[in-house]
Amino acid sequence: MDALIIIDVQNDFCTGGALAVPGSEEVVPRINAVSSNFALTAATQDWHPPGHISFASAHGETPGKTIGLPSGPQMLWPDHCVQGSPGADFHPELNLKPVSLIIRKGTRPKMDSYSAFLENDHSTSTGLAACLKSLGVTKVFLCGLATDYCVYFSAMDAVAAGFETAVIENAVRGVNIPEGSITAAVETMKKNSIQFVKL
Ligand code: VGL
Ligand code: ZN
Repeated sequence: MDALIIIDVQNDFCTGGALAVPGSEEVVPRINAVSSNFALTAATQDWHPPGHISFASAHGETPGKTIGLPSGPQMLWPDHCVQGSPGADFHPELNLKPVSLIIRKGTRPKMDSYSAFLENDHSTSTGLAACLKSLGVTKVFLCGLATDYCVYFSAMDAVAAGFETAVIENAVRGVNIPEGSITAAVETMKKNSIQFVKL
């Protein structure tokens, strides 16, 4: 059984948002065109408390800097996707009708979570893998934002959790910070038997 997982198609990652991903809106009509065709469609929301550890402002730093945390290196971002804020809402044109499961991540004040499956310590589960397995899902198709962060880590964790995994290449966009990170992420995903498909 196939599932579509729509990653972080939220206002703060779109034009005018706090952490705008170039070309982000272009994924919305692509996703809307296919999201009713899956046995299960899930969506994620980056959902940070105010003062989250991934926010540069919480450390008196500028976005783009990397700091060391117990869970590993942490890139610092502008304040984004604060729980309950308009920036954390789904893009207004994303069709949510086919979405039956919404996973919110990055909710712990002191840990970030790029992946839909595991938080950034690579061991704390969001519950998504068990949920998909209990529903009979064997293959996941990933789309959304951002290719080099949340899509990348979700895809790698999906493979590790035993799902056949595909990225819908015409329905993802990346931040490309640092420069070259989209290319590097795509290469690594391909090396890890993640398929790239156009839908
Ligand atoms: C993301 C940076 C910070 C993402 C989330 O959705 O890819 N990127 N938080
Ligand atoms: Zn975030």
